[in-house]
Amino acid sequence: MAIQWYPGHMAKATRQMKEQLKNVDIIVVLGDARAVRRSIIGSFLEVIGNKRYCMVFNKSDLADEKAIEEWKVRFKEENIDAFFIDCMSKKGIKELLTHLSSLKERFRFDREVRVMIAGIPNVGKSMLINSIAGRASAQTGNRPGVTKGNRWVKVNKEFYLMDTPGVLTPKFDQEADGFVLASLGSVKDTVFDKEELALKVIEFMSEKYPALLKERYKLSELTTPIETYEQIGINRGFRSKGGIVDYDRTANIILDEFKNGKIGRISFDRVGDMDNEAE
Ligand SMILES: Nc1nc2c(ncn2[C@@H]2O[C@H](COP(=O)(O)OP(=O)(O)OP(=O)(O)O)[C@@H](O)[C@H]2O)c(=O)[nH]1
Ligand SMILES: [Mg+2]
Repeated sequence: MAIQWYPGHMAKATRQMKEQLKNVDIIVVLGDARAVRRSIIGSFLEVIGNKRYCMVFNKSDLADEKAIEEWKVRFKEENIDAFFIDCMSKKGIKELLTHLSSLKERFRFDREVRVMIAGIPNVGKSMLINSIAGRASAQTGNRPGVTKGNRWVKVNKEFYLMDTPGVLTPKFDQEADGFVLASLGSVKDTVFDKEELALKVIEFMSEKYPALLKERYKLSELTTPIETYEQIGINRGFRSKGGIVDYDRTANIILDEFKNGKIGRISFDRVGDMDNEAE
């Protein structure tokens, strides 16, 4: 099953972002720290065109710390402006603002700087705006598709930030990209099969973070993903009438806990993977 989610409103939102570029000085492309490569989708590069931009990765409280450090080194080596932030504890936001202010000085803006915040659904665009503004001016929610249209928010004397709806791409470059973004909560959950996605999550965790998976679900050993799936249901006591495992409920719990970092801090994209692919 390939996951695709590109409803009409995303095509419209992408078009409207392009139309707004004339009113924008800088674009902040907001990605997910757990998927540094896959959360910056091609559509944004298309939107950005020749505009100044910087990459910001949110939810770094949920990402593998080692992976974050590796990415920081890589970005530095390549002279790319990239920031890792966490809107829950507001970590990294001050550094980001200092950077944006420095651009203001460098490019001699004699008025407020207008920054467009663009990114995939549910990555925390509206929450970032609220964190900077220090008030709940943009609507947020832990599901994709909360923000419906572009909206300017005056956050302080220096900046106007534009909240935009989350957008994806008409077609993911690789099937795995759809699974990754869906498991992070950026795809509407009615467009994929939850059991299949839960099995993909178990497969990924068994391979990359087996200790976290075992610990969370009290598993003494890991066998096949399907057996692990069943064992998680049993260990959690999710039974339907007649005593069989309630697979639906089990899948929901696994996906929910994974997405919200309850199983542990994980990262899908590693610097090393990219180097291997390039070889
Ligand atoms: N753990 C963690 N959760 C976060 C962080 N930032 C945002 N969230 C969660 O992500 C959810 C989505 O945040 P929003 O700001 O609504 O996301 P958005 O990018 O505006 O989403 P759309 O408008 O649907 O595209 C929030 O409800 C929080 O639960 C973060 O830094 N860490
Ligand atoms: Mg939003």
